Order: sequence, then C-alpha cells, then structure tokens
Amino acid sequence: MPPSFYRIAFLQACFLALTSASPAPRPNAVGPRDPLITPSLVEYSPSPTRQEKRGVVSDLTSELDSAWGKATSGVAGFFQGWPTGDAVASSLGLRSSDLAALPTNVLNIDPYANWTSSGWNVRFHGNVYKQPNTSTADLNKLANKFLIGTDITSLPPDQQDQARNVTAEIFVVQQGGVNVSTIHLEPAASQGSSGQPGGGGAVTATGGTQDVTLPYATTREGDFDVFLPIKSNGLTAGNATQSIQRLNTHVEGATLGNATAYLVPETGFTIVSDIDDILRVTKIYDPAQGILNSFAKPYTPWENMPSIYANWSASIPNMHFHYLTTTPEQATRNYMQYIYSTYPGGSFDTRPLNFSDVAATLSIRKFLLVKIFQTFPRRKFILVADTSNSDVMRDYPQMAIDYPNQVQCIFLRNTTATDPSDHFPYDTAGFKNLNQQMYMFFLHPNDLTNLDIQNGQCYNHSIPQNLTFGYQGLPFGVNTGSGGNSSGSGGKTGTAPASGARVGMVVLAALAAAVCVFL
Ligand SMILES: *[C@@H]1O[C@H](CO)[C@@H](O)[C@H](O)[C@H]1NC(C)=O
Ligand SMILES: *[C@@H]1O[C@H](CO)[C@@H](O)[C@H](O)[C@H]1NC(C)=O
Ligand SMILES: *[C@@H]1O[C@H](CO)[C@@H](O)[C@H](O)[C@H]1NC(C)=O
Ligand SMILES: *[C@@H]1O[C@H](CO)[C@@H](O)[C@H](O)[C@H]1NC(C)=O
Ligand SMILES: *[C@@H]1O[C@H](CO)[C@@H](O)[C@H](O)[C@H]1NC(C)=O
Ligand SMILES: *[C@@H]1O[C@H](CO)[C@@H](O)[C@H](O)[C@H]1NC(C)=O
Ligand SMILES: *[C@@H]1O[C@H](CO)[C@@H](O)[C@H](O)[C@H]1NC(C)=O
Ligand SMILES: *[C@@H]1O[C@H](CO)[C@@H](O)[C@H](O)[C@H]1NC(C)=O
Ligand SMILES: *[C@@H]1O[C@H](CO)[C@@H](O)[C@H](O)[C@H]1NC(C)=O
Ligand SMILES: *[C@@H]1O[C@H](CO)[C@@H](O)[C@H](O)[C@H]1NC(C)=O
Ligand SMILES: *[C@@H]1O[C@H](CO)[C@@H](O)[C@H](O)[C@H]1NC(C)=O
Ligand SMILES: CC(=O)N[C@H]1CO[C@H](CO)[C@@H](O)[C@@H]1O
Repeated sequence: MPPSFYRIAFLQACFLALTSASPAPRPNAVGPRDPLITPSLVEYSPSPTRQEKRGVVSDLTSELDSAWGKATSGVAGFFQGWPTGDAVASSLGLRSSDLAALPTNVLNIDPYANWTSSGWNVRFHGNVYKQPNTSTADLNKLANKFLIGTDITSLPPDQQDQARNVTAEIFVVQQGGVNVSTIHLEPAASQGSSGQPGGGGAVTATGGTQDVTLPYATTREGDFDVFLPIKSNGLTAGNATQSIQRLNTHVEGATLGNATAYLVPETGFTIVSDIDDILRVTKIYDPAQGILNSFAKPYTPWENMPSIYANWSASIPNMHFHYLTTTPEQATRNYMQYIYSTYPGGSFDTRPLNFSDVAATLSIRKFLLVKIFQTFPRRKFILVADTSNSDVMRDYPQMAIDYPNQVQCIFLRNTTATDPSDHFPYDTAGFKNLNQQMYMFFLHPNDLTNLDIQNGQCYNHSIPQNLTFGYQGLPFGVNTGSGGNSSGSGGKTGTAPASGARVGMVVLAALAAAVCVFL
C-alpha cells in the first residue's frame, strides 16, 4: 500500500474529527473510554507541542480540502482540475493557426428522451473540441504528471499506448460558442451480436428520420446539454408502447460523433448505475492503483457483474439502463466503449465541465439524478453503486426521501468487505429511515441473483447488514452512529460506539492532529 494512502486516510480522520467535534460535546460524554483509541495514542504521539499542533492543523487546511475532495469523489477527485481550453493550448504551445487547422470533434453522449405533449423530447448533451496532434515525448511527459510512482516508460507497450491515448483525450481544446448542427437521426439497426441489445425490449424504431440543429451554441467549456422535441416522422408514441425505441444520432462532419438515443416510455424500470468499482475494477480508494486502472490497464469487469445486468436486461421487460458516473467528460469515450462491449446498451451521463471546484464536483451526482428523475416522473429507479463514493452514500438514500414513489431499490457494494485496501470511511446515516426491503449492502454480484426487484424485493435475507447509521470504516475500526439495526440472519451491528461516538470523535481529533505531524 502506498504511504500516501495512509496519509489521505489520516487526513480524512482529521477532517472528520475536526468537523464533527466542533459543536460542543455533551457534558456527560467526556472521558476517553473507547479502548480502540488508547493504544493508538501511545503508538502515534511521540512529542509534538501544543503550539505546533495548532499550526500544523491550520496549515493543513488546504491540503485537507484537496485530500477530502479526493476521498469524497474517488477517481473523479484524483482527476480534479484537468486542464481545459486555453490552459491546454498554452501548455502545448499551440498557436491559433495550429488550432484552426485541426478538425472539430464532437463527443455525443448517448441521450435519453421522454414523451411529452410536444412528442419525443431528446436530451442532447456532449462536448465540441479539437484534439491537437501532440508528440509521443510530450504525451509521455504529461502522462507522468498523472501516474503516481510509475514512469510511463516502465509500463508494457500496450499500456503505454493507452496511457498516451487517455492523456491525449485530456489535453484537448474545447470549443465554446459553436453551433451544433446538423444532427442526423435515423432508426438504429438491431445491435445484433456486437455488444448487447439496448436494454430489455429495445426495438428498432418505427421512424424518426430527420435532421436537427441545437438551439444554443456550446458553453464556454464547449459543452451542450439541451432537451429538444423532435418530429415523430413515424415514431411510436411514448404512451402507445412499453418498448424502448432507439435512434442513431450522428453529428455531421464529426467522425467520432455517433451515439444512440433511447426513447424511453413513461412507465417501467430504469437502472441508474455508477461504473467505477461496481461495473469495473478501479480501486479508486487506492490512488496509485486507481490511476493505473484508469489510464493504462485494460478495463476489467468486477467479478460476474455483467451476467447480473444481462439477466436483468433479458428478464425484466423494457428495462432502461442509464450509466451515471462523475468521471470527467474527457474520459467518457473510454467508459462508453467499455460499457457497450460488456453491459447492456443505455444512455449515459458524466461530469459536465462547468462543475469544476470541489463543492460543485460533489453536487454533480445529485444534479444528474434529479434531472433523470424529473424527466421520468412515473418510472421506478434501481440505483446501483459502491460505498467508496460519499456523494452516492448521501444522494441515493436522499432520492428515496425526495422522490418516495420513484426509488425501487438501492444496491451498494461494500467495497471494504471484499477489498481490504479500501480504507475510505462511508456514512450510512441516510439509510436510517428507509425500509430494509428497498436497499442492500452486498459483497459479491451473486448476492443480487434471484431477487424479485420488480416486486420490490431488493434485500437478500442471507446477507447480514451492519449499518450503524453514521460513519463506518474510520481508521482504527471506529464507527459512529446509533446502530441498532440487527438484520439479516442474526447479523449484529458492528462496533458502533453508540452514545460514546462523540467522545471517540473528540479524542480522535486530538489524535489526528498529532498523527498528521508525522505524515
Ligand atoms: C398520448 O400522448 C399524446 C401527447 O401527449 C396525447 O395527445 C394523447 O392523448 C395521449 N394518448 C393517450 C391514449 O393517452
Ligand atoms: C502528427 O505529428 C506527427 C509528427 O509531427 C506527424 O508525423 C503526423 O503526420 C501528424 N498527424 C496528423 C494527423 O497531423
Ligand atoms: C490509441 O489510439 C490509437 C489512435 O486512435 C489507436 O489506433 C490505438 O488502438 C489506441 N491504443 C489503445 C491501447 O487504446
Ligand atoms: C449560431 O447560430 C445563430 C443562430 O442561427 C447565429 O446567429 C450565429 O451566428 C451562429 N454562430 C456561429 C459561431 O456560427
Ligand atoms: C456514424 O454514423 C454515420 C451515419 O449513420 C455513418 O455513416 C458512420 O459510419 C458512423 N460512424 C461510426 C464511427 O460508426
Ligand atoms: C452547468 O451547466 C448546466 C447547463 O448546461 C447548468 O444547469 C448547471 O447549473 C451548471 N452548473 C454549474 C455548477 O455551474
Ligand atoms: C420531460 O422531461 C423534461 C425535462 O426534464 C421535464 O421538464 C418534463 O416535465 C418531462 N415531461 C413529462 C411529461 O414527464
Ligand atoms: C462492510 O464490510 C466491512 C468489512 O467486512 C464491515 O466491517 C462493515 O460492517 C460492512 N459494512 C456494511 C454497511 O455492511
Ligand atoms: C456484515 O458483517 C458480517 C460479520 O462480520 C459479515 O459476514 C458480512 O459480510 C457483513 N455484511 C456486509 C454487507 O458487509
Ligand atoms: C442471495 O445471495 C446468495 C449468496 O450470494 C445467493 O446464492 C442467492 O441466490 C441470493 N438470492 C436470494 C434470493 O437468496
Ligand atoms: C434474473 O432476473 C429475474 C427478474 O428479476 C429474476 O426473477 C431471476 O431470479 C434472475 N435470475 C438470476 C439467476 O439472477
Ligand atoms: C432489517 C431491519 O430490521 N431493518 C430496520 C432498520 O431500522 C429501520 C428504522 O428503524 C427499519 O425501518 C428497518 O426495518
């Protein structure tokens, strides 16, 4: 394990401890009773003076912010601050005449469409950019900025090639103020043997051939994201079919701008699935590994997760799949390629470029979830991800509260359980008032087999749940929260120090301040 990892874990501990200790602790909650804390204090606090502690803690603030950003948004966090537009042009020394000569590329992200009184309403979204022809030597230099403790030249040739390709995708020059026209639409041919069909029951559309022009130019960052009603031209109405119809969307003049639009009827089930560490092995909680898995190594599925989705796609009529990841838009193409060759076809969402600072980054998932929930107010959603994303842990249960009739199931892989290198704490507080039948923390894809999710059976009774409804997986095995749920087959809540939680956190604050000195 890279030492930097422990550093992040401890910095998180500092952050958590300091933030949760700031309200005055209850008077009766004084006194270090938690046996987990004492041995560590001895082990980790040689002799920093009080004055130094203060200084160190405040000096750490900015580092904490960035570590916290990483901790809370996983790989998306490590990939915080990718350069855009002018920054790329200047870091590559590009002149405007160089740029003018480059072809324009369009990232056309697979849209979904809802049925409205004006007909099918398609959410076109994506990015317009130019990709400079950067030399191998420059790409190697740039790639090394991302790789942690690895020089690109030490990787096998195919991995070097991929790392350069991904780096080249990051160092693109987004094109603001551009009109996106013309987008050609036509019925998508059956996907046949290449990849998997577009979700349960997708059919070849009965019409829809037309050209559209988006009503607004791209944003400063080159993004476009707009709902646009299209002409029927023979399409089946959304209230006259249960099937998903698919249209090819092709942006004129762009060699890479093809995507499939999913015309999704008013009722039915939609899976909203995260990708990293649930559909592919990323290990976002282990920075060096996470970066290698994202930049250089071929994407690999997590265990037999593809067979779970294939079964849901085949057996649940008209299942709509929507892949929602907060990975930056620049990496979208790699994600789409991997997903469409491994999982059922479906619409896609990634991180729009205007969400740039840490606070905005943490609000993306909610923003995108709300958008799809409001677009399909009568569909039921099955939300899937893993415990290492703090935004998931907060937003998924909140969606069940804010849209009580729209969340059918929440499935969260407990990454700590199967991967001891995951030391990211996660907060289960949001699940406190949810019915256990609608959610499950699970260990392996097989735990999801034989569930009757259409009828709301989302909990597999053979998987004990260990929710404390507070922070779990903190350093030293500390949990916070009221615990109390003993569910599953005699599963008992973990080591949650119920009323002593605050005590633990106060002591941890002091401890963490001391520990940070030595990192
Ligand atoms: C289907 O939707 C259209 C457009 O919203 C509406 O005009 C029509 O009455 C609906 N038909 C039925 C059977 O509900
Ligand atoms: C990219 O640059 C290399 C080296 O300068 C050159 O050989 C190649 O033709 C260029 N490719 C394009 C598409 O311009
Ligand atoms: C890298 O990109 C080139 C050019 O698009 C492509 O031919 C090659 O297969 C890619 N390599 C990998 C490993 O993705
Ligand atoms: C984009 O389209 C609008 C409206 O058709 C037009 O006024 C504007 O000049 C166009 N912008 C560019 C950069 O072509
Ligand atoms: C994109 O779609 C257009 C029009 O259907 C087609 O001619 C072209 O070959 C497609 N490109 C790719 C890369 O699939
Ligand atoms: C980003 O742009 C979208 C529109 O494309 C807008 O709705 C959203 O509020 C913006 N988000 C931020 C953080 O600026
Ligand atoms: C269709 O989606 C748009 C955009 O989210 C939303 O405003 C509208 O209410 C939806 N229409 C229906 C009939 O659900
Ligand atoms: C996740 O797994 C870890 C390690 O087995 C366990 O301590 C923890 O209680 C589990 N969390 C949940 C929510 O089940
Ligand atoms: C809950 O804890 C039990 C006992 O440690 C463990 O066997 C089980 O896998 C845990 N459940 C989850 C979802 O991690
Ligand atoms: C529950 O999980 C077990 C173990 O992964 C699996 O064998 C079983 O099929 C699952 N489903 C049900 C309904 O028990
Ligand atoms: C496949 O999905 C269906 C529908 O949810 C379910 O009834 C069946 O048990 C699943 N089969 C497996 C092996 O998970
Ligand atoms: C399985 C189980 O007992 N779950 C319960 C956990 O606690 C919440 C809130 O008290 C209940 O709603 C669940 O049924």
